[in-house]
Amino acid sequence: MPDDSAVILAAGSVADAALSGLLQPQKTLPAKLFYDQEGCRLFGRITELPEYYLTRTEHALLADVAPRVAAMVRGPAVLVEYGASDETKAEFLLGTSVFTAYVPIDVAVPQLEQMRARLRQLRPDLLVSLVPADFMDVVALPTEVPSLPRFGFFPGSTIGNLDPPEARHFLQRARGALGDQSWFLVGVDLRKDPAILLPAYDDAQGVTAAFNRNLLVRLNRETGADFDLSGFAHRAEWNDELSRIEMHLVSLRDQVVRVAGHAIRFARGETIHTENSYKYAPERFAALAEQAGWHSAELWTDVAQLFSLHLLEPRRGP
Ligand code: AVI
Repeated sequence: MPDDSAVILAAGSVADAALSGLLQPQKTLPAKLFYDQEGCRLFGRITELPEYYLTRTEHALLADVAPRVAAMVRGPAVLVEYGASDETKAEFLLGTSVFTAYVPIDVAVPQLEQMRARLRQLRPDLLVSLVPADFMDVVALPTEVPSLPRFGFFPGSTIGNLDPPEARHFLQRARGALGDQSWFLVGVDLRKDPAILLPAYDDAQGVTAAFNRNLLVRLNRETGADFDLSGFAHRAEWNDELSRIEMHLVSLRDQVVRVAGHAIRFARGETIHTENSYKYAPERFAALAEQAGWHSAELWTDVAQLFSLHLLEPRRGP
């Protein structure tokens, strides 16, 4: 999803999405609002931060695992990537040449088209079938996709941004769309020491803080809200019970903000909860996948046990 795709939402739907969260007792803003153009640029910088181990660790794992995956799949097969705004991660798998078709699913249409143009140059033999949709909504693949075994791919631990019931629902839908002859490779950030997790979401250069506060910049610009940025600070918290990093924007004083005709009151210290990033022990994720009709056939982690890749297969039997 997010890599560098600007997710376009109509102004009215931005205001509606923001208001429905800001009127709750625990104020929230939906994480999908992060990814305007500036949010995508900041997320790109996050992936290169020394503290943000996820992207580089997953890349190293993918380089290692791709030939093993190719040996298992043998091919020909169709690579279906959920939330694919560029082909950087898919390239590890496409480079093995067992895939004869690639189906990237993403809401960012211009990015999908640019990707298809690049791949046409690099891999003229590869069939690229774009699916311009929210990966949460996909129940079936386009009919032009050849009826070959399907290899689903959901990298980046984006699954961690879904609450477990949503993640289960997503995995169930993917199970239906990919069919009985399939695999699903999912990148999942591991539960670990908060001393490693917290700096990844509150880095020394303040890039994650800027990413979080950009939500307010966006609301001011797109909905005419009047958030005073100096009145809100970024905070990352580890919620051990729920095994997730939470991002919040903390109000630094009592204040009233106008959003789409509503006066929203903030007490000093009150927060807007902006994102969850769930971290899974391998067995917890495997259990979630089982409930969604998958079986975790292989698990790969790096030596430092920072990140995991689960290779799922359809669960057979009851
Ligand atoms: C996109 N997603 C996997 C990121 C994460 O790590 O949860 C989003 C992010 N939020 C703050 N930093 C990165």
